[in-house]
Amino acid sequence: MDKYNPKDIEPKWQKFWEENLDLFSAKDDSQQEKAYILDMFPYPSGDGLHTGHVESYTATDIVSRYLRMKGKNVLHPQGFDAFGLPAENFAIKTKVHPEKTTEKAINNFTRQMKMMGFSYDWSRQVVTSEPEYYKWTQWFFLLLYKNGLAYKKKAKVNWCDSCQTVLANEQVENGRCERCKNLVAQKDLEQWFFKITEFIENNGKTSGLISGLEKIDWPESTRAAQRNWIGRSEGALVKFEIKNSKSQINSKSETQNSKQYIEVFTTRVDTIFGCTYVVVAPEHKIISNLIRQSADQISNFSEVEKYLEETKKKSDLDRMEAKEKTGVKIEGVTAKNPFNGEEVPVFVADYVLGHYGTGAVMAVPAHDERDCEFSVKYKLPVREVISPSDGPDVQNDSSKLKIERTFVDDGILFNSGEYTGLASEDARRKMIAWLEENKLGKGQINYKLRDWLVSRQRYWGAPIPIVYCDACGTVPVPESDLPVKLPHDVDFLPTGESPLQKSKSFHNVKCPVCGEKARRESDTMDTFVCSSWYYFRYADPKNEQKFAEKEKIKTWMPVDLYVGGAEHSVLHLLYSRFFTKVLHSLGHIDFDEPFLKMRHQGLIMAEDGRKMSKSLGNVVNPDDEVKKWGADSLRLFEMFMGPLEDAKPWNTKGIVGVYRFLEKVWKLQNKIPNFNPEHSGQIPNKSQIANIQNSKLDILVHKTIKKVSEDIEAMRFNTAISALMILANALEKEEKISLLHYTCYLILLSPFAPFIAEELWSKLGHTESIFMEHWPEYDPAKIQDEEIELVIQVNGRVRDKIQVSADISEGEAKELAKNSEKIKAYIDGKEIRKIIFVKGKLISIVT
Ligand code: ANZ
Ligand code: ZN
Repeated sequence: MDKYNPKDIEPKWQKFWEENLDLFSAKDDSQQEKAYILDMFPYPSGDGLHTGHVESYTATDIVSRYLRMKGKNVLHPQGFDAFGLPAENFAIKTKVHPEKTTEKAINNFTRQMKMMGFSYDWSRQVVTSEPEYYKWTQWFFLLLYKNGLAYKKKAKVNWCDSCQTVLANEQVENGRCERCKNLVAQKDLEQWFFKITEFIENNGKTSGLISGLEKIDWPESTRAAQRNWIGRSEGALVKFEIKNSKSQINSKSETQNSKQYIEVFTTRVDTIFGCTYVVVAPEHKIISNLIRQSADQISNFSEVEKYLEETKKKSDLDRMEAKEKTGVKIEGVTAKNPFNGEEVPVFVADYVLGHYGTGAVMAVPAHDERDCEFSVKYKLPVREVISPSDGPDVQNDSSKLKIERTFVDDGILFNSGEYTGLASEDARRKMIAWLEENKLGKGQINYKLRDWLVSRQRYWGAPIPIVYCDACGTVPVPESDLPVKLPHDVDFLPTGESPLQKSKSFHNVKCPVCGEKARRESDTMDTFVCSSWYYFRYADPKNEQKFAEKEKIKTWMPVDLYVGGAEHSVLHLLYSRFFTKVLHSLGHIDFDEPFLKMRHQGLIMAEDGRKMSKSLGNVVNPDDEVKKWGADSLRLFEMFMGPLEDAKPWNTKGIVGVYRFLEKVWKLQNKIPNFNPEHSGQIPNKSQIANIQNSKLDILVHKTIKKVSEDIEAMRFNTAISALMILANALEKEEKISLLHYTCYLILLSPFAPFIAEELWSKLGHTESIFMEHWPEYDPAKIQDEEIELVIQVNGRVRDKIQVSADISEGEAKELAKNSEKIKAYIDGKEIRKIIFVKGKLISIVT
């Protein structure tokens, strides 16, 4: 009897699948129901595929193979997010052109993905750095430009001096460049922006970036991260009149007759009677205004100026996270609280950011942590005006109130004039109405999300299709002239200017309107632009007339399942949603969310429990593992390690374990009696599979079909694999096993371990791929009495009932209970204190 030897088997089937492309190709015109299963396409780095790629790509591969066998028309494509800094940085170091590096890396990735047996429709591959692709990236830029959604403005940008480039806020981590970890500085530059803020709220018939989150099946943590990033806050603008001791004397002052105001943004106007000072950001124009009118309005002018100079060196993040708040009082100026007429001092302090809200805040140290810290340091008065609603009755005697910490929640107002006694929310409504009536302010919604800065002063990206002409101004490149090709002969050594400026052939151009000498825009686009629309291109990858044909988009989009790293929770996913919303609002497509369902794979840690990293020398390389154990074992092991979304450590024993399991499966072929591969009559057909005899083993086979199918659909691959292991053990104990059972087993195993499944299948005499088979159906009658109704209680009340198998384990029951949609509504955000499991009956959750 031959031994299980993946080294012999795997290359053979890899070749077979490559030669039989049709097995995994997506059919544009098919009557079958479609399923679009998408991976986040990789950046082709020189390091090749890592274990995290293998994890998520195996997961989607299992789903894709399963769905095809269930009769779905599956689109499962792959491509490369090929523009970007690493290739350019590598080029700077080694003088190897990024195109070369990228091509080499793509070849290596492709080899590895084929080695892993991922069933992609390779005929649809897209590479974002190819002109055939970035032509359409440029087309999208023009689409946005022509619809007023791309504009240029001078802006303070994050500047990395070491990479010599602008960074998006998202690429700055703790004040440092995400790539090179250098400290990030601020710099003023003319930049292109996309108006993503237009789509925060619903835009005509297009759902907004906030409300759209409600209708998609995404992890709650990811939706929360997006909401957070967008940072919607409802509040009020309040005008504090500026009082200045000198302004009355200065007869030339512009402000003699008109009042000057500092406008603050607050989410807590209900606390305004507790405002004891006002703070403006260093960038606030009020300071330069006061100076312009007459410098001596600020009596400690030089101290203020010195402070302004100091803050210029700090990034927003430094400012927000500074351990100690700093600031300077603007002497000679006060601000008048419109509600009680009180004049309070004005400070300039960098914990207030220039570009959020109005760049000015009313400080309420009694009810805001940041203001509290600042007031302690500068010995400013603290005045409490909100009490917890269930606290002591402080309305008559506020001295009784002893708050240990700053009380930041909503409550009941006191010391607040006519608003005393109102609840916070009610007070806010009434106060805003009063402000609006008296023209001293209004209700206001603010967002943290800024427009998307897309200009990069880099070489290895898609050129921005714009020409500047002295006579005609900013001129979009005509669509017929696309793509604007990236010139090849460019010196990409960074100088702070765009490398493309140095290519005369690129930079100097004729104006498309008047034909006179003009200049090309020499910035390239943020690579996130390239990856914001690639999933459309897979629907119609070769189209030369359009980014994708309407009909083809209709056939395939939206994406049914998207799997990738949680590190993309904000950027890539938000930008992709934005692009989809733009297309929807302009009538190009009829859906406004690109990814209906999304899941993230968890981080695979090193065996030592630390993060895998080159510097720690603990990185597991898929190539090595495949050499040792074969791709099937690597696939199975990564799926068996634990729930897909969990972080989990590598475990060498574990991969040996799954290898032994496959050896066991390999030997099962000896237990089929009198099997003659020549005799095709012995190969069971589908109806026979559903009709195996009614033994104990038979029941287990049916249960396993049910379990594996449901687990794949719910993406619980680890429990599906353990069900396959249980069945293998049972089969191993039999002296003989029926061909029907065996056949069924191979099909169930095939999405997980496709190489061995094909091999054993062909050993049965089949000449066609196992992936041409139909997925087996279980017979509900056979496992009926095996099911019970599990009651789920939350805090003693019945909230859901679910059908589960009678012998469900405690762990599984708890997981199911926690994941029930109905139950989630009751436990969301709460800490679960206890879960009680009563076998065969009940789960009781206590929060
Ligand atoms: C007074 C107040 C009292 C506030 C109170 C909070 C609690 P979000 O939710 O993030 O929008 N703020 C406004 N503009 C700011 C800026 N440019 N830089 C730093 N902080 C700023 O927060 C809004 C709150 O953050 C505002 O409400 C303001 O402080 C502060 F008991 O006003 B609040
Ligand atoms: Zn012109």
